[in-house]
Amino acid sequence: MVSPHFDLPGLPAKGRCLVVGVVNVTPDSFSDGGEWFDRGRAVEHGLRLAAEGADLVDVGGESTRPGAQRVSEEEELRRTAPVVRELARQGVAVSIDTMRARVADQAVQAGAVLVNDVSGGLADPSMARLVAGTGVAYVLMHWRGHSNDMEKRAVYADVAGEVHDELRMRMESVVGEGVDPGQIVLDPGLGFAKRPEHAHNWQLLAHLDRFDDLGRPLLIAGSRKRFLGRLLADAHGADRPFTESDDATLALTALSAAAGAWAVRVHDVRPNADAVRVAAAWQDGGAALKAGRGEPVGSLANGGTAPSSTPRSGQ
Ligand code: PMM
Repeated sequence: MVSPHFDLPGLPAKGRCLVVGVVNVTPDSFSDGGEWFDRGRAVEHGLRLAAEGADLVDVGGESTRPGAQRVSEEEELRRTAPVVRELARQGVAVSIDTMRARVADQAVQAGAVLVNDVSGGLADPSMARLVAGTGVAYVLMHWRGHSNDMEKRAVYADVAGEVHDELRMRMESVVGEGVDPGQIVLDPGLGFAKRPEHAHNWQLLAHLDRFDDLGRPLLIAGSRKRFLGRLLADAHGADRPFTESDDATLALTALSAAAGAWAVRVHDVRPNADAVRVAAAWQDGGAALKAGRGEPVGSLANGGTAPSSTPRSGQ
C-alpha cells in the first residue's frame, strides 16, 4: 500500500497513520446510534475524542447503515453545522461526513478541513465542483448506491479489481471537474455494497496493494462493522455484536497502519491512537523517539483534556 507520508491541504502530516474519530449526530447509526444525537453531547464527545488522540473528528448527520432512509438536507444541516463550528472553534481538526455539497459547503465555512463523501461524488452532482472550489482534502469512497438498496448491488467477480477500477473512474471524473488530485484520499468503502457472507471486505483488505498504482493515500474504515462480527461469530453462528468488536477493530488498525494506510476511522479512539504509534515506532525502529520527536497523545490546539468516561453504544 502507498505510504502514509502524504501532504494533504490543511491537514497534519505526522509521518504515521492518522486516527479519525467518529461523531455521528444521528438517532440511528449502526455503531453508536443515538449516543451523540444531542448537540451538546456531540460536541463534548468530539472534544473527548480529540483529547484521546484523534487527529481528525468526523462529524456526520446522516446514517448510512444498510437499509437506512435518507434525511432531508435541512435536517442534516441542522445536525452538523453547529457541531462542526463549535469543535473547530475549540481547535479540533474537523471532517464532515456528507454526500451533499451544501452540507459540505456549510461545514467548510464553519471550519471543517476535510470533506468525507461516502458516495465518491455520485450522490450529488455538485459535490466535485464544491470540493474543487474550497480546495479542502476530499475522501472519495467506493460506493454503488444508497443504503436502502446497496446490498443487492454487492455483486462482484473480483471485488478488489472492480473496486479499484471504479475508484479510478471516480477519481478521473472529479479531477475532470476541477478537483486537484492532491486533495484526494481513497477509501475502499468497507461494508458499503460489500457482503460479510461473501468476504468482500477481507478480499479488499488482503489486496490493498492493488490500489498502489492509483497513487493516493488510503483511508480504512472498518470500525465495529458487521464483517468483524461475522468473523467472530459464536458456536451457534450468531455474529459477535458490534459493541464487542472494538478489540477486532484495534487489530484492524494495527494491521492497516503497518500496511501503510494514511488513516483509520474509528469509534473508540484511545486504543487506536496507541496502536498507530506502536506501528510507527515499529516501522522506524524508534528513531523518532530517540531523536526526541516523540509525540504527546491528544494534544489539542487549545490544550483540551478528556472528560472522564467514554460511554459505549447502547444499540
Ligand atoms: N462508514 C460509515 C460512515 N462514514 N466514511 C468513510 N470514509 N468510510 C466508511 O467506511 C464510512 C464512512 C458508516 O459507519 P458508522 O455508522 O460507524 O459511521
